[in-house]
Amino acid sequence: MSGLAALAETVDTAAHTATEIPQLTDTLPDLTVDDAYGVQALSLARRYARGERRVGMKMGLTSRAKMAQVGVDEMIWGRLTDAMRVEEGGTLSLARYVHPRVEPEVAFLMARPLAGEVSPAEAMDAVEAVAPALEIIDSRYANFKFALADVVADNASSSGFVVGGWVPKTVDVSNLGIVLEVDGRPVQVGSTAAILGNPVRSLVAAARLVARWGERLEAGSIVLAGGATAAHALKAGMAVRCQMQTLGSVGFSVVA
Ligand code: 0L1
Ligand code: MG
Repeated sequence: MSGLAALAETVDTAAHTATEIPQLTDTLPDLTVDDAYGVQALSLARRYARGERRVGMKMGLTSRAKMAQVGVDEMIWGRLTDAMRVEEGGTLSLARYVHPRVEPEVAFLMARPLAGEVSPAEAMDAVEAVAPALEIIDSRYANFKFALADVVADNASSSGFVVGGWVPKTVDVSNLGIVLEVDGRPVQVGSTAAILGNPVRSLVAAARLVARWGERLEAGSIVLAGGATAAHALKAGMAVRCQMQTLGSVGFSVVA
């Protein structure tokens, strides 16, 4: 097994068994971000071999609040599979995660493939619909602490997502108010403008980033544009709901 494949087995097993691991860069301080994307691809290949299906991609660290929360200042991306999906209004079992957090996102549904350098208008031309969404992030590293290469290898902390009802793409998503509620009480308030000034910019960046790795945003796939606020830690018994201006709401409840 190659060095990167061994690292992929480590992060995949940690995610699969919801087990905390030390940062890869503790023992490999020179691990590059390019190598980390190689580890991510190999670890996802292990999930596909177990029967999971790729359904989209997530953009990460697309807001100042998110970058400040984790002390990393570069956009990253990860892959979404069908096994990560939690139904709108459904339940999420904490047993599947190490120390999960939730954050409000905007989701794009692709009508056509998209890759490479595109304008915002070209990006939106390839979109079918938009929706309010929540991402469940769960770093497999102890104390949610990592360097850039660690988090990239760990699929950009992606571990779950919930998508609300799809809305026609004619809705302007550039500055919509967001309230993230737990048990009906606001815990985060923000705007979609926190996502690179406009979530469409995140879609443009997504097309560019995947192309670098010989991929494209596929027709029918989902793109999560990135967290609009700091993420909120999940505990058993919580009812989580995100109200997004014009787009509607999305939520789930948490069980042990
Ligand atoms: O923005 C995000 O989706 C988070 C990416 C990874 C950093 C984290 O785990 O908070
Ligand atoms: Mg996110």
